[in-house]
Amino acid sequence: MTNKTLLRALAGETLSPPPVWIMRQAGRYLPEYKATRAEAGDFLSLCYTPDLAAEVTLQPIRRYGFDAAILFADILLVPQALGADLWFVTGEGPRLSTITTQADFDALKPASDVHETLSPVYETVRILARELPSETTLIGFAGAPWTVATYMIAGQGTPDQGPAHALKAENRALFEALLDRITEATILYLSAQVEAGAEVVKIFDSWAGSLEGDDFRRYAVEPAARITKALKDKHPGLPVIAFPRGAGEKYEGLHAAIGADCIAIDDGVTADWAAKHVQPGGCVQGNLPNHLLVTGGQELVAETRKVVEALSGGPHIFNLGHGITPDADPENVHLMLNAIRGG
Ligand code: 1CP
Repeated sequence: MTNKTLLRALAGETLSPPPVWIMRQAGRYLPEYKATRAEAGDFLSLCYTPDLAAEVTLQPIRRYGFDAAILFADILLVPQALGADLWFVTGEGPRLSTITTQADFDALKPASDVHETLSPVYETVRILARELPSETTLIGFAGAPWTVATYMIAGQGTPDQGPAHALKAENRALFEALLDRITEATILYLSAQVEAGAEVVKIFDSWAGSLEGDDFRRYAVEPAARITKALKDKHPGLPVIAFPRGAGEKYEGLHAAIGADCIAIDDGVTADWAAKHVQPGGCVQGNLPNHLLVTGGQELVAETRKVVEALSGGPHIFNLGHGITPDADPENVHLMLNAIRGG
């Protein structure tokens, strides 16, 4: 049996305490992250310099002993590998060249070209596979096609994904061709991460919550199912975590619909609800509200215990409902870990 608790939970084991890691665990709330990022100069150089990307991936493992490390990269590297321009505006966020016409789409590269840009990421994975402690699981990841498309169409983050919904309404063929291109690229990208040493992959669909009715099935569930099947066909036994953020009641039945081993949930549903409606399908990851790592105190301890307790009857990976924020106090992560691990 493996000593990697995250892999055991993904295989369906109920563990007490549950394995734990947190989204954005390598990030700006950590002084050592800020120092390495300054050394890299800018965010994209950090992503594309394997030694430095591996270093920031390892920092939260050294500090906290999380049960999993997540490769340091970004979901927007795939658009860049497909030929989109990508840059980050300090204090604002990502900017990309937009895809709104057939001509914009025709100028993109074929999916098979993505390795040219993304090969430094595979080198980061190889370094991590060598350097991580033997009990720590290495998670690779990519954005889900819908979420990646929302950035490619709008050229930036948007509160309601308006431009992507508009393209879907106005030129569905073009919208679907873009989703297909991203899906093919994502399969190749994740498969290369697995070949380099990633033991699990996670698909981040951060904006799945704005897809309604049949759109949720067609543009969140189906692309994730296609990616999952292609990866499992090529890498039998590979565990997959799907994170359609904001799915609400649609989380029910998603293990089977996507074919994923684990469904990650945000804090828009309660852990009690997830125990009844999602955990019967398989492992659940989540879902402490991330603002509690800013505010801390007894509320953090009590809410952490509540999540652990609610999901203790089945396979569970403890995590947040969304990424830890730059204003979180690193000491609060210790408080949370003590509450989980019984300190
Ligand atoms: O200033 C900085 O240092 C950059 C902040 C930052 C970080 C730390 C960005 C820019 N990306 C990342 C790393 C990152 N992004 C990881 C690394 C692993 C880890 O979790 O520790 C991961 C998994 C992501 C995934 C990601 N990037 C998502 C999906 C998850 C989520 O948070 O919903 C999304 C939507 C992005 C886009 C992105 N990248 C960065 C920012 C600020 C954003 C959000 C843009 C927006 O819509 O406002």
